[in-house]
Amino acid sequence: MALIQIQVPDIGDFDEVGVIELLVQPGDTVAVEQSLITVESDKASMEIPSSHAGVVKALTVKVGDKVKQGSVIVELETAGAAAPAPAPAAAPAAAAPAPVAAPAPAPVAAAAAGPINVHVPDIGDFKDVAVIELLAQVGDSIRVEQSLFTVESDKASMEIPSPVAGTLKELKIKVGDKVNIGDLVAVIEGTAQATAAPSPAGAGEGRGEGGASQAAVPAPSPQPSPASGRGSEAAHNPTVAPSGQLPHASPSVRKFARELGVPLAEVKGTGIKGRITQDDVQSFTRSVMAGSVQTQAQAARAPAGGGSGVGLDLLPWPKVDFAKFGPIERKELSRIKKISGANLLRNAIVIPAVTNHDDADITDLEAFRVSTNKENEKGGVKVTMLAFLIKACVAALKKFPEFNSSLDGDALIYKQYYHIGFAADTPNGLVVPVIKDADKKGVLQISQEMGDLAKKARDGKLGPADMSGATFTISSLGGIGGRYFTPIINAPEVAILGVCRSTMEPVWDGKGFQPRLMLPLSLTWDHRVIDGAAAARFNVYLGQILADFRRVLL
Ligand code: CAO
Repeated sequence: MALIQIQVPDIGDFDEVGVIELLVQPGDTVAVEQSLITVESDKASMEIPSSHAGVVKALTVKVGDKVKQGSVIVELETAGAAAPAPAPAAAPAAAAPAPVAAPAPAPVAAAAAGPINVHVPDIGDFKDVAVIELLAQVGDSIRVEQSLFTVESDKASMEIPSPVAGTLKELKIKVGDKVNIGDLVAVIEGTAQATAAPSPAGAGEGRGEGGASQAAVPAPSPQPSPASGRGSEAAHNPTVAPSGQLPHASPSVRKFARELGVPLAEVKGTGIKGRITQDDVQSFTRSVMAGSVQTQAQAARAPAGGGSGVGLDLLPWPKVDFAKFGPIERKELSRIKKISGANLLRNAIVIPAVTNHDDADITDLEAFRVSTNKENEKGGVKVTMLAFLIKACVAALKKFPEFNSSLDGDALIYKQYYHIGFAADTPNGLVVPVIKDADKKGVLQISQEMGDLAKKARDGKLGPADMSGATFTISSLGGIGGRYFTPIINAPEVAILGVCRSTMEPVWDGKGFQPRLMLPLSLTWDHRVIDGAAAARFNVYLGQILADFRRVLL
């Protein structure tokens, strides 16, 4: 047994750093390289590992203390024979904290305009460090020393700043890449403004590529503390994540969060200066699992028409003993009802849906349909109003393409095909078969396919291919009755047309009332994608087509 003192090893240019976290306590058994404390300067956050294995006898520092190279932090009882405490410089390389060699930025010098290759500077003992965050994007205006990306080892994280000002032309790295000293990481089009002189290490010098000048990054700028004031610097460029707003956490906590998939930026830190601790990450995870907290990613997914949960804090479903009030019979929901119910619920809750009601004059169209069917009576296909509606909707979708789109995050996917779903009532529940490429088919063919699909639906024989790919849906209750209703959008579509039974109505033509066959239309649309005015125009246009079907040809 031997008692040894663990000291702060060479921590680069840092004179004094504050102890912000104790990672062990007396009595703990520690392994070689296990982190003992976390220290932080205004530029770095790093964990000091143990150079030996043993049992912690005493911690000789407390949170808030300042330490520097050589400061004793822990007294450790080791299994081996007594040995002099290792000098900090002699600490095994593997056990030394990543030497966050952050020399003061090199003096600023004038630079010529033109492409400048940016290489990873001397980052001390770091080898194969992972890029965990990109802090600038191609096209961004970059200031000297503005952080370009963050790298992280298991013991420290640091930002790699730009040695020059200019426009970021190329980023040669992506999150997850491993980088080493001298690696080409970015190309910046210099603005003939200021540039930091290349570091004496000369990382990457003489590696001319494409005529670009070379620049070694002045100094990696390890994970800043919020108190460092660097946040204001980044705030000049809103396209860059302000470094001062980066989550304030030790590398091990960052790693822990990353492994759990926890977005650190959303975790509230309860440590000193708002620092995020491992406990904070754990309790955030518990809250998300319990549904009391929603991550921004979940919230962002939900409006785009999906997401696993909406996080509504609803009253519990009423539990009523119905038998108390009269005889009852319990029947399980059909498989189709269970599946469609979950989808309908999500779509009804997530989509800000609005319904516009209108009427279309189908007097002439119905007369044409009836006469066509008469002609076809002997064995021909029966033409349905719904087939005309499908054709009319395709024309309207072509005129108003956003009705044929889908939301994908912050983008709209405009589909250049017209697959029209139609709701079909079956003994087992509602299904939505799809007429593919309705724009390329005539009304007769659509009627034929609809008949086949409706039969398949009633027989429970529709396959997934029959029901997928719709870009717009029509729900027709015309054969049944009713005036108007509010259909639910079939996500990820953005609109649905409900149709009810046409009735003969007196319509004023300016001189007198004329008997016209009026078809009630109910168009429900996703207000995130479509405006009320566009919806009204869609209905008006649809009405014009149905009133005079020759317009489909225009
Ligand atoms: N106005 C007046 N009559 C109409 C009409 C309308 N808008 N639409 C259809 N009709 C008539 C038809 O002409 C037909 O009459 P005839 O037998 O005299 O020719 C009769 O009503 C029956 O039509 P249908 O409903 O069988 O056929 P369709 O082509 O109109 O519809 C289908 C087919 C599969 C859509 C339909 O059978 C169906 O399932 N509809 C229900 C859809 C539904 O449930 N929607 C609600 C979804 S939200 O819960």
